[in-house]
Amino acid sequence: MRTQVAIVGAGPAGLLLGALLHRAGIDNVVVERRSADHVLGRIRAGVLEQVTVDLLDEAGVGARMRAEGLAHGGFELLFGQRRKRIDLYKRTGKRVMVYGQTEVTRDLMHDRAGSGQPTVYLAEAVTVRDFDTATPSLTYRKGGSEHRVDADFIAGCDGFHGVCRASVPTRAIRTFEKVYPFGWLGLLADVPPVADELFYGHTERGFLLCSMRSRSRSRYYLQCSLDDKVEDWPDERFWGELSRRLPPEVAERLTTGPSIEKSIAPLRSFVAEPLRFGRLFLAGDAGHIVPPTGAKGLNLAATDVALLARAIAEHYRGSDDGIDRYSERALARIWKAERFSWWFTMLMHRFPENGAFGLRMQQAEFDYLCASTAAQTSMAENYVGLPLA
Ligand code: RFL
Ligand code: PHB
Repeated sequence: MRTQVAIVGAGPAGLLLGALLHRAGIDNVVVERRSADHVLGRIRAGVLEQVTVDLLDEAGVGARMRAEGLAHGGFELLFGQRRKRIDLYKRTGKRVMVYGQTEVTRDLMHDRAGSGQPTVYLAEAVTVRDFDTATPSLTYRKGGSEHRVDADFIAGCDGFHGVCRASVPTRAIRTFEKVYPFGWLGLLADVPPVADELFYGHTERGFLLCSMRSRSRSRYYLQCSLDDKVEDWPDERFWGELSRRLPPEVAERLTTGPSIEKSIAPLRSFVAEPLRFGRLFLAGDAGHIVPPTGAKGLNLAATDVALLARAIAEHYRGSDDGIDRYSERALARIWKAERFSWWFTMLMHRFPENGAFGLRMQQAEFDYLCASTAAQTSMAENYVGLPLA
């Protein structure tokens, strides 16, 4: 098979890139290792920045998000006994959209099925080849036979554990990493959310987050030990622990119910530099990871592929400037989101190993945030998303 852009991975990065390229008249093939149902079964992000909302509109897949998504003009912070609402709209004139990654992915898959652009699911042994030449290709195995896709470019949208970044010679790439000493235990349930807005808490028992997918579906997270297993957390234990971490006046409004999904995610900050290797580009989690506290991962994936789609379209119009500057432009935005996600993570979690001094620093940071409009504006500006370069 021959195409213009071969895309590895059918997560939000790969599918959105495919949609943006198709809209620009550029043919592409998506090759994914898992089944479509498996991809849709992963419960992940829930908060979209305005830039991401606009990109989904631009890709022609924004209608259901506009109808069903919940626009939020603020969120609440709890630190010990103190509560503070961050007014996103008042500080920035912008809101965020609460609409699940699963639904974004479903909308993109639906659009792609109607576009006629090929998608190969359950592709085994995907291998990217000759990306340092003008004739890159990828191969995969399916149904017992070997297949090959020749392309002008390869987009590595295959997530943190993908094959693309791993195929780059180690001398050509530099990586930066911080691993946090805890995880997030997430639970999804068809119960009404405990509050109208998101609620992030730092408590003596650890971090908590009350989020949602709709007015009748809630998503909750608890800081947990990296040694914990999902089996250690039957629903009753989860609800009991969440109630203990919430302030009593909020806990009394909590509706519990059977979980639909429960999972544990480790927290990591990671960046690879550069993001371009000849005709191979990395985008989304393939090139960087943020801890989920700042709700930035999916949004960064969307802005990476927006820059990449523009750069590739420019190439076919005769200029390689966008391609040459993709890595630098994307990384400038990525590092700022890394900083914000790290900062918010360090403020809101329990770090017993940082001792009493560490806790005092967190308390002072929270005090400052509560008292300073400038600090709230800075937080709000980062949370709603920095402009796409
Ligand atoms: P994905 O979604 O991991 O998709 C990569 C795809 O590539 C496939 N793949 C391969 N395909 C072919 N060959 C191979 N060798 C392959 N190896 C892998 C995989 O099967 C997969 O389908 O990466 P992508 O597209 O870059 O998207 C990134 C986002 O998924 C991620 O950043 C977000 O989910 C992060 N995130 C959040 N982001 C936000 O913007 N807002 C949030 O509120 C938010 N909350 C979260 C999150 C991530 C979480 N977890 C579980 C890490 C909450 C959590 C708990
Ligand atoms: C979610 O709803 O899954 C979610 C929301 C906000 C975050 C992280 C995850 O910061």
